[in-house]
Amino acid sequence: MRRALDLAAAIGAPGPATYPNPRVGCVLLGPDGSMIAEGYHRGPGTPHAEVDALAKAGEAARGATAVVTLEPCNHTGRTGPCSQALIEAGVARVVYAQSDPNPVAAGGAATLKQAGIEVEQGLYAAESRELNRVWTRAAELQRPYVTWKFATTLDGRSAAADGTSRWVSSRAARLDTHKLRALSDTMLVGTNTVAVDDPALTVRDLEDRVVGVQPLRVVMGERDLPDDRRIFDDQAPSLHLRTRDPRSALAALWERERRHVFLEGGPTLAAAFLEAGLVDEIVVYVAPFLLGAGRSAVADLGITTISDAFRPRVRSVDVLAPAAPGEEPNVRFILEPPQENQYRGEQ
Ligand code: AOF
Ligand code: ZN
Repeated sequence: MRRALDLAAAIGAPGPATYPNPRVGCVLLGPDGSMIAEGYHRGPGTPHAEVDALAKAGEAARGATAVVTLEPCNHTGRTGPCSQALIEAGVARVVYAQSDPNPVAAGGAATLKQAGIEVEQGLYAAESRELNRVWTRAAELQRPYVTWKFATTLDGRSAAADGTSRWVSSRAARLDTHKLRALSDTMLVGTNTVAVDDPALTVRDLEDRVVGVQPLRVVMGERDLPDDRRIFDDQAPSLHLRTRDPRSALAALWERERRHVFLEGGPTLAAAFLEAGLVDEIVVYVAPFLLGAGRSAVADLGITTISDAFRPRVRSVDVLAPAAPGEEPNVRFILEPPQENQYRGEQ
């Protein structure tokens, strides 16, 4: 199973190239425990890990044990059901780590048992879940997982009084943001951010070149926008969702098979998502300077007393050393809002 997990991770980090699918690995063992074949999933439309391994094994799969990181699927999606493929190949035993949280594909274990195959679940289940942490949570919630990212000064300002907001965070923090963007399949902002800040919302490298498979750039809101905004350029796909409601925006993105939204909107959009219980993770870059006035990082949340404060758990806190001369270190927090406040989609 350790080997199967490594195979699953061979595809690299999750991101727009792997979503909406999980990373899955499979090892086929002979009755004597010897290795017959290995396989892993390379992204939507390509063979699932089990089928990848079975194809390499051929007749040798008869009587074998299949060790898989995820419960074999039971549905015909972009490809056929792995439960059937394992049965037809004559596999004798299936050991899998994580149960499939995707209701569309689940049920493979039961089908295998009915066919007389010995089935075991649970080995390295936590590791498999962690490998597909965001994908798993999105499947459970039946909506895209939402990471809200913002940059702030020490006094909680994300823009100066005149509206200027470029370069609140350091170059190191901005580079870090690009790495995190590349892990999601969707960038999301509101019409106000597009109208005022005109962000490109692409994934770029050190030299500011656009790199890799790009996340879908989404702007939500009813207001019309000029065509010349950078979000509508040809560097990456984009979409204008004409709604102001976070729930309906996420439902529309789920329909389009989006799994991980990176929310980079302004204070109003952030507050709307927080109040709706639609933020699953918060990434904050804190820059060590003061403004004293200006736009706050998040709009009014209706909290008037300290005991009502919104208190996420700290998953990590790191110092980002300066990447350019003359800059100061920034601090990055990764925070998790309480899960009981997180809303499910309506599927
Ligand atoms: C994968 N790779 O190796 C396994 C998966 O519609 P499809 O054919 O792309 O199927 C996707 C679903 O199949 C996925 O959400 C998961 O529930 C299940 N298992 N998926 O992409 C694999 N074993
Ligand atoms: Zn499958």
